[in-house]
Amino acid sequence: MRSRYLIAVGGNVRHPRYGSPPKVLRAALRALDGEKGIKLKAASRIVASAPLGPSQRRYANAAVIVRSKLDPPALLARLQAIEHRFARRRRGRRWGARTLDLDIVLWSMGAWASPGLAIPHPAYRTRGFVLAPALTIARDWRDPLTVLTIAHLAARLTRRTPLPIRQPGRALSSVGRATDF
Ligand code: PH2
Ligand code: MG
Ligand code: MG
Repeated sequence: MRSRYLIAVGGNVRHPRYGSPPKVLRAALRALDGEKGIKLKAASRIVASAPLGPSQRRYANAAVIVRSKLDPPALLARLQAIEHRFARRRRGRRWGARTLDLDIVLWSMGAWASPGLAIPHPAYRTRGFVLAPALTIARDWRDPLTVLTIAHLAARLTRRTPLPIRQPGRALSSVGRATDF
């Protein structure tokens, strides 16, 4: 049966042929679409994001929706084959710099867990570099475990201070003009 997957795409190392990380991502999206049995249905813009973790270099990030009959382990194997074609070198360090990273975030059939693969992606809910691009192509897609949409998750992440109503004792004027909310 055909299903849809939301995939997070990232990279922060130049590729000798494709060039800068945004160009690597563009080439990766083309490669993904060219795979037999995988159809690219939507792609976000490619954005720059500050690195989370030990790497110093800025990342390029994007999100895509693909349609496929492949089950999650089969899709993961294809994604890893693409990563290798883009000369991703695992340098031994978790979260080290990488040319291309393709992570399955959500699956239209629900949750999945097997050794080495968990869907939803266990950490995406707090990652702006996943949620911001995903928001532009999958805002109403519901996380099967939290039952929150991508739009909900993104709003939770970007909300600044608690709403004034939860701060008894503070004058309205000290938290902003009434037209702010
Ligand atoms: N991926 C990581 C670790 N840190 N930071 C940003 N900004 N973007 C990523 O894609 C990213 C990261 C592990 O895969
Ligand atoms: Mg990753
Ligand atoms: Mg990965």
